[in-house]
Amino acid sequence: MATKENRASASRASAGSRSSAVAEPEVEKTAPRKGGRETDGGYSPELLLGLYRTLVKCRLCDEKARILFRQSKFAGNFYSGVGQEATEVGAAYSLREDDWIAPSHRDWTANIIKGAPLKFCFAQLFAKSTSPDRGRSSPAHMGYPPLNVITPASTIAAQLNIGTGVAFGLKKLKRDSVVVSFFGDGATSFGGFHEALNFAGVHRLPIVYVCQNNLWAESVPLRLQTALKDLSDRAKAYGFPGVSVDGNEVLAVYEAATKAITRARVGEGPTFIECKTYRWYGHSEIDPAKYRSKEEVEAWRKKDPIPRFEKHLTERKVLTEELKNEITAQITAEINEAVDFADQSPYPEPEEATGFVWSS
Ligand SMILES: Cc1ncc(C[n+]2csc(CCOP(=O)(O)OP(=O)(O)O)c2C)c(N)n1
Ligand SMILES: [Mg+2]
Repeated sequence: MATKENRASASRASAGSRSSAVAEPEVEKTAPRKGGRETDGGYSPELLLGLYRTLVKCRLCDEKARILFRQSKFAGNFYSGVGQEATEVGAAYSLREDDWIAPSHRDWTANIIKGAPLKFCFAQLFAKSTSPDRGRSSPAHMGYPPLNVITPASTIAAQLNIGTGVAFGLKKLKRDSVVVSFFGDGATSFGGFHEALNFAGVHRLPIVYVCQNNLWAESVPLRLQTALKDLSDRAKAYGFPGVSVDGNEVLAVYEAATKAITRARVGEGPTFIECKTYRWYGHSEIDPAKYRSKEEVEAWRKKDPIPRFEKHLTERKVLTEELKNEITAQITAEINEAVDFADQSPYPEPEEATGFVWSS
């Protein structure tokens, strides 16, 4: 795993530092983002393994966060994305450092995919002074300014408006960066969703809307949300393409996303990608999700994106059992180190409660 650590900024972020939380970027690549198609039409082993490592990293970090919540290591709440990793990774993996992500409450791992160091991700959950926002926001509402990950707003769909505004700014500044905005099926019923997509269509903005259709908005099923079968049909109303893909198939999402990102980058405007997926656990860690049947959950667990991808990689002789174990061990060690860092970091001092709120 390629890891680039900026030691100077590591000391900046160390316990008790009072300098800006965002002045010096610290970037950790989860994998080299190189690689593409080989002449046989398949993806290169480098790219496949990079995607695989990132999937596993997201899964292990998310499961660890759930355990830590149960151990009362942090308060507030946590919105697990376990089961949805292929959507997150497939959509965000090929983004450049100067590209943007506008995540929702369920996308804590978007920071990880973009390359935020794990120690900051766990420090964020613990609301410690070493977290990117110095313990200011709700634990799972994490952004990472050095890598253009926007802090999610609590209001459903609000990240769509903010992300669309950023895309408008990028276009005005004639930059070739793009925005990927994540949101759920429930968000598509909000007024702000329609306003954002309409605006993006009119101005042909460089943004990719990635809908994680997990069939539920808290306890509201999709059938009470919309009469549509495919949420990507909504894009027609705004004059840009919409596509629906298997959100548990990382290469299907990756392929749709890279196409949409390229389209956005060259000035051809937005794309809507609906990823059909499922969250394994409750809406949050305090939701036992009794509104879903056991059969439904079991059926989706069988579509777990990770073993599906492992099968593909094993058949292509890219992954062996030994390599798989090695990757898991490496990531587990990295997580343990990050959790120790978060644990040992201090809470912000009471007297700085009003600092770093309006500007950093
Ligand atoms: C305006 C508003 N209403 C209600 C909530 C509470 N809430 C947070 S997330 C959520 C469900 C969102 O569902 P969806 O968009 O499908 O995303 P998912 O949670 O499934 O990822 C609700 C009701 C909120 N944050 N904002
Ligand atoms: Mg949902």
